[in-house]
Amino acid sequence: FLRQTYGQRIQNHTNPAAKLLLETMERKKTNLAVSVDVVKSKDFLAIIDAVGPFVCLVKTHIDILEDFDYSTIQRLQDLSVKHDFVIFEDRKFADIGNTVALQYSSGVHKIANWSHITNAHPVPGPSIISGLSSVGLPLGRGLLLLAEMSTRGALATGSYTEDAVRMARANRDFVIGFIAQRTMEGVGLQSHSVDNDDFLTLTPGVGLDSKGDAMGQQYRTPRQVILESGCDVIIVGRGIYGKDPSLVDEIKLQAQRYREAGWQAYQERISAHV
Ligand code: UP6
Repeated sequence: FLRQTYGQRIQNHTNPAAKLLLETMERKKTNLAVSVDVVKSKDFLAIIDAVGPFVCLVKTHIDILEDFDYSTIQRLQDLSVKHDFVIFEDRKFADIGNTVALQYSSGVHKIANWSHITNAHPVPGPSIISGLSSVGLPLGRGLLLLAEMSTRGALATGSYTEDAVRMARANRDFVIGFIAQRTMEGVGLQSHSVDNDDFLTLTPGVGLDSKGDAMGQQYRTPRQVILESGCDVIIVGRGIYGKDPSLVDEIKLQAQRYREAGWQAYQERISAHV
């Protein structure tokens, strides 16, 4: 599927959130997702309004907003309509099915009500998918499994990663792809025994100016991620909003820069000779 366009790949998917993401990428010609990890709702919404035109998806950590109230969600949804982007709450669920179903549907954040896509660690086994799916599938939501992580020393490698991919293949209606550092196509398969192994790969740990941070984060370039590793979406946080979330013009410039780098790498990938 690495040579297919995002538009061509829509037909490989049945989940509405997967289709919406691919349609948005094709329509807006962008594989950039921005991760908006700031603690004030005002900054959160201002950054999203600034990067909106350049992104296919906005990734949130809604639980870090210190002045959260549910009206922020309404504003986020309005921006998602205004700028035509998909919403991904990076909740990284990791508990038993019953608990994650409650965390997903309830609490103050009610993630399933507004987030097209969320994600989960496969560590509890397939029951985490059934728990989340009982809430999200009827709403047309999609799930990503964390098959790998960007951090130094991450434990999600080898057979853990392979088992995550097997869990995804067994739940294609709800699991639309992975958080990973490379495409999972064919991972853990002896031969080409699966007809449709087209999952979406969303990849954090992307930066053009830095190799990492002081807390174990590791960055690779859009080119390494999209062209060399076969991922589909670059997720960029601090590389775009930097240290000062109030510099809106600079944020727009950086978003344009990452968008171009990501799209260029994708165009090289789909036109590459086999
Ligand atoms: N994230 C990673 N690595 C992973 C999974 N998720 O960095 O393996 C998330 C972080 C953060 C974002 O929770 O929200 O992606 C990366 O932000 P940054 O670009 O500012 O480092």
